[in-house]
Amino acid sequence: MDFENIEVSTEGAIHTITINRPKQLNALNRATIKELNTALNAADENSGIRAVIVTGSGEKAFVAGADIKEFAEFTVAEGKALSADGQKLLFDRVEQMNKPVIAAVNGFALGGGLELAMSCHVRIASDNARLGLPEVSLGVIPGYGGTQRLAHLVGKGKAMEMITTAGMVKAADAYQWGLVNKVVAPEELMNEAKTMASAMCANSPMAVVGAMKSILAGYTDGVNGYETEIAEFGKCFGTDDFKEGTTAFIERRKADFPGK
Ligand code: DAK
Repeated sequence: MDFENIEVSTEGAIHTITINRPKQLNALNRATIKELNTALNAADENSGIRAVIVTGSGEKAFVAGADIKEFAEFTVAEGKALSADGQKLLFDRVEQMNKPVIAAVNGFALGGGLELAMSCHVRIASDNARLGLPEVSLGVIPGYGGTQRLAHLVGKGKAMEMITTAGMVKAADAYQWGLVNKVVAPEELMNEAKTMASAMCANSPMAVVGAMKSILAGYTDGVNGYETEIAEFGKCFGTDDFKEGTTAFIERRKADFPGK
């Protein structure tokens, strides 16, 4: 697949998507959002891929936000339409992937960039990363799910502070607040992300996705997380993964999950 704004690579069961506009600090324009949607769809359909890492190209930025130069001229109607489209094509798409997605946050994650990282299931940051939702400093509010996902991750009070001050937080604070799962040296970032991805890949893909759906259900309006958990738990008993997992345990060997 040929892309202009992103790069993709696969090592074993781990697929890496790199946003590749380093001169614009990997800012998300419409073309990049579309390419990311295409790459995510392809990764989801490929049963050989069991975990995805999303990162930014260069040493400075994961993603420094939506492309300000592109949205500067939008009208109210365009802004609303683009927010809805963007949420569907990228941010909700990432969250609803049928395999875990890790954000390897290698520098600035601002605005739409932090919203993208927060849509991923797990975040690992390099110690030089800076995270924030500076939208109100530009006269807009976070429009790609940021008001909701930030509050889910760090709580209402910290979300209110971060969004209304438009300030950036350091990786160490982001870790303390639960906004990122781990902080490592920049040169360790991709190794750490791949180590975590490998641990995920060793488990039953069917069980991993069922567990992720259940967790997310608890954060979705109108959906009962406990009921989702019961339904997903039940489904496990009809999978080949469950047969393999229990048989491997009894036979004292490592499970080799077929992923169905
Ligand atoms: N968009 C476009 N270009 C960007 C950019 C961005 N978000 N961020 C950086 N760049 C470009 C800079 O313009 C500069 O390009 P040249 O001028 O060299 O051509 C190049 O990247 C390097 O940036 P700097 O020279 O500024 O680098 P510094 O190290 O001095 O500063 C910085 C790094 C990250 C602190 C600074 O670049 C910065 O403040 N960037 C903007 C951060 C920001 O405010 N991001 C946007 C957040 S708001 C919407 C839905 C959602 C959103 C909007 C609309 N709709 C549905 C309509 C979301 C909005 C946001 O994400």
